[in-house]
Amino acid sequence: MAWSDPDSFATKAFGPYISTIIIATLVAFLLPTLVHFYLYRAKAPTSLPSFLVLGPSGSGKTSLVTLFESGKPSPTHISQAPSTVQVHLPSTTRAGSSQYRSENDPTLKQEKPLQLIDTPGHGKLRHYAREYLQDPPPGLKGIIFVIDAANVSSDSSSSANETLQDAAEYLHDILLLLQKRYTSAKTSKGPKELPVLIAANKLDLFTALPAPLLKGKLEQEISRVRDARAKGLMAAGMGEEGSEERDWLGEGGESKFEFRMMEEVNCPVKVVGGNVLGAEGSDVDGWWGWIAGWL
Ligand SMILES: Nc1nc2c(ncn2[C@@H]2O[C@H](COP(=O)(O)OP(=O)(O)OP(=O)(O)O)[C@@H](O)[C@H]2O)c(=O)[nH]1
Ligand SMILES: [Mg+2]
Repeated sequence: MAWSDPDSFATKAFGPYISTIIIATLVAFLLPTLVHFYLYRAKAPTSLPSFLVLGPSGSGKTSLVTLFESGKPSPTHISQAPSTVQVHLPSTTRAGSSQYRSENDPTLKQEKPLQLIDTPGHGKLRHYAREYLQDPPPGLKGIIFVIDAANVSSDSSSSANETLQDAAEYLHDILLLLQKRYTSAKTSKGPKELPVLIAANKLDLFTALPAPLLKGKLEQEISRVRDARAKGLMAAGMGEEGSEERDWLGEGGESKFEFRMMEEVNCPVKVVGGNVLGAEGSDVDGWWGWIAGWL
C-alpha cells in the first residue's frame, strides 16, 4: 500500500478521523505529565534529612527519640543496637529553609519528616556511632549529643565526676573524628557543615547543671582529656611529629579547648538545655528549634 492511499497510516494521521483526534489528545495531555513526573523524581531527594543521636548510656537518648516519635515519653531499656525512627518537625516549629515563606503558605502547615538515628551509649557499643560518622548516611544533617546534666553537678562526689569524665571522653573522640573529617578532606573547601547539638537533658531535676555551666565544665574536662591523651602518646614514643598534630583537638598550643574552635572545621557546636521527662512535662522546644534551623 502506497503512503498516498486513502487507507494508509499517513493519510489517517492527518485526516479528520476520530481515532486520530483521540490519540493526539492523549499525547498532548499525557506527555507533559510524564515528563513532569520523570524530572520531579530525578530531582526529589531520595533520603530524608537525618540526625545522629549520641551520648553516654543513661543520658536519655532513647527517651528523647521516643518522645519525638510518639509525642509522649515511654519507658526505655539500655539500647543494644542502633535504631532509626521517622519523626515529624512540629508544625509550630519553622524549618530554617522555610523562614522566608509567607505565613499563609499552606506548605508551612505540613509537618516536615526527618529521621533520628538512636545509638547505644554503653562504652562497648559506641563503635556503632563511630561507624555512622565514618561512613555518614546521605541525608545526615547534624549530631545530637545527649548528656545527663543532673549527674555532672558541681559537687565533687566521685560518681558525678565519673559521669562528666565519661561524657567528656566520648565527646572528645567524636569531635576529633569530625575534625579529622575536615582536615583529611580532599577538596580545599572542606566537607559540608555538620553541626553538633549538646542536649543538656534532665533539667527537671534540681541537681541539674544549667546549660551555660555545663558547657564550661565540658570544655574544661575535654581540655583535660586532650592533654592526657597527648601525654599518653608522648610516653609511648609517638606523637612528637605528624600524628600529634592530627590527634590534637582544637587549635594548637596550650590554650584551653573551647567549643567555638570547632567552627573552624565546619562543626558549629551549641549547648541547649531541656528535659524529656519531669513533673511539669517535657521541655524540648530548644532542641526542636535547633533541629529546625538545620532543615
Ligand atoms: N528525670 C528525668 N529522667 C530522664 C529524662 N530523660 C530520660 N530520663 C531517664 O533516664 C533513664 C535512661 O534513659 P534512656 O533513654 O534509656 O537512656 P539512653 O541514653 O538511651 O541509654 P542507652 O540506651 O544505654 O545508651 C530512663 O530511666 C529515663 O526515664 C529527663 O528528662 N528527666
Ligand atoms: Mg537507649
